[in-house]
Amino acid sequence: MGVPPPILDLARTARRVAVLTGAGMSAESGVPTFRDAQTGLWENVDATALATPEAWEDDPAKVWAWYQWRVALVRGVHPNAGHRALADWGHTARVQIVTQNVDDLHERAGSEEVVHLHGSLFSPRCTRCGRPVELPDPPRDALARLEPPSCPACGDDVRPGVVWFGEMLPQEPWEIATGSVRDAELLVVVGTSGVVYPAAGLPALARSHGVPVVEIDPRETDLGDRVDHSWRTTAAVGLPALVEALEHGRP
Ligand code: BV8
Repeated sequence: MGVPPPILDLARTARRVAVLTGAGMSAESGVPTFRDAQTGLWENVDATALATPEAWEDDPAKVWAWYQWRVALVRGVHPNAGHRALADWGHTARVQIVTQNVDDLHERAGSEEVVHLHGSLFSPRCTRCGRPVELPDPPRDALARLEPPSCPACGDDVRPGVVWFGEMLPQEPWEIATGSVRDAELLVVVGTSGVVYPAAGLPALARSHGVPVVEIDPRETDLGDRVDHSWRTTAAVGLPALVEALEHGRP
């Protein structure tokens, strides 16, 4: 798979790279993206409707069951060649990953600088007092409903440690993310439809600071003219080819 020369040239000279990843980054690991149909029990459920405080208020057992299904799913899959390529790239340049994803696949692939803009499946917390709570093992098979556990400290419901639509992003990851993008010599955007804000505003922030933006996505995205180069390939094909070319100087 030939790496487009303009993208390879930008990657070759960048000593500091910011990488914005979305659900497409984990697709080849077997994790459904937000806009692909989900599988099994949850195939007819609209993820963007469930990932909201309203859905939680309305039926916490249904939302908790969905998240525990996703915890079990992520535990059962592995980082793909794209995750591993980003970890490898981090050995020859400073690679700061800003992910919208709530899985832990970047960390499991060995990337050292990862910030989660939308939280993590693996950091449930008390709804009321905010304390982190040890995650009970998810049920082996998908359940339609599962009562959320109670906080050992205050007794209120434990909620998923993710950012729902309509919720503010955590301050520190957002500060780190904007700093990484501003100070980068290259922003690579992988596997995001560019629909969800404020994350989708990061490519424009990069360009306002003179940082070139490259997109890796097999399909057209909403980022359109906010990127300098689009490479219509997938995370697990394009990223290894790019890192291979960087390491061996081969286009
Ligand atoms: C906020 C965690 C301030 C949960 C997620 C009205 C009221 C309130 C807010 C809003 C409003 N209108 C707009 C907003 C802002 C809202 C928003 O942007 N809505 C969108 C839908 C318009 N944003 C928010 O609410 C954010 N907070 O703004 O706070 C505020 C507060 C109150 C009031 C106003 C403002 C919080 C957003 C965070 C939501 N939580 N996740 C969970 O995971 O359960 S977002 C969720 O969508 C995931 O994190 C996911 O990453 C993200 C975006 O989706 P993508 O990653 O882009 O995935 P998608 O499926 O869309 O696309 C996949 C892409 O991959 C595609 O391009 C595809 O082609 C590509 N692909 C497929 N296969 C591959 C591939 N690429 C590479 N390789 C492959 N193999």
